[in-house]
Amino acid sequence: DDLPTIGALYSSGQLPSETPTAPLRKPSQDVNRRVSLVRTDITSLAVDAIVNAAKNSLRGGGGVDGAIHRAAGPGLVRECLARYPDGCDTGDAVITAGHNLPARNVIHTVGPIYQSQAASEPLLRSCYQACLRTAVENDCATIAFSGISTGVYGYPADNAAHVACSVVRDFLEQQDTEGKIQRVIFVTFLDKDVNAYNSVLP
Ligand code: AR6
Repeated sequence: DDLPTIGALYSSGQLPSETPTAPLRKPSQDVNRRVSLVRTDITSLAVDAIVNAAKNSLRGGGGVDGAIHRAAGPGLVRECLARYPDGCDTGDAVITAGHNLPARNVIHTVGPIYQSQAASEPLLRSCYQACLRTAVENDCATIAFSGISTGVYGYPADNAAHVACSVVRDFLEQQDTEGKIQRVIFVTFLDKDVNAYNSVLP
């Protein structure tokens, strides 16, 4: 009973700055109904767009990027190089077809390599925003996000889930006022990310 709360520890400066500062504001019922959490291989999803955690060159790589390129077939890297020869900046997003995937499109975004919350959070927020804007511009009503930067790029799972949920909530409430995005699916793979979303989403 004598233990201080997380909030008290944080405000007295005893927790590192990487700890999420405030609980998320509760989203509206309407937003809640449009958000799902699924633990699966993202390449199995038949949605309008899956989000790839890509690298700047868009040439494919390991992790989810490798899985998506393997499942999509060589047409995907060909389209990436033909349409986006300069690649994609960190924090930005580009769209291609899904090729052999069940998903109609792939939105490729490049997350930050985690350095600190102050340096990396604006870039991760920018990724989620750019993906959602790209989805709306391309009539993608259903979009599935992989955990951008939470693998080899080292973003702490709890903080990344917090950013993902807060940007999606703000976008659905404030920018997608016409309801063009009908469903956002957060796709998790490892236990640490399942746990992070389970603690942030409610
Ligand atoms: N389905 C869904 N999620 C997956 C899958 C999958 N098949 N495979 C991995 N994940 P990462 P990053 C999760 O490392 O941190 C690549 O080499 C994984 O558990 O793929 O943004 C690129 O080419 C983690 O939660 O991406 C870049 O060079 C999340 O996907 C670099 O890695 C992202 O992990 C990007 O690093």
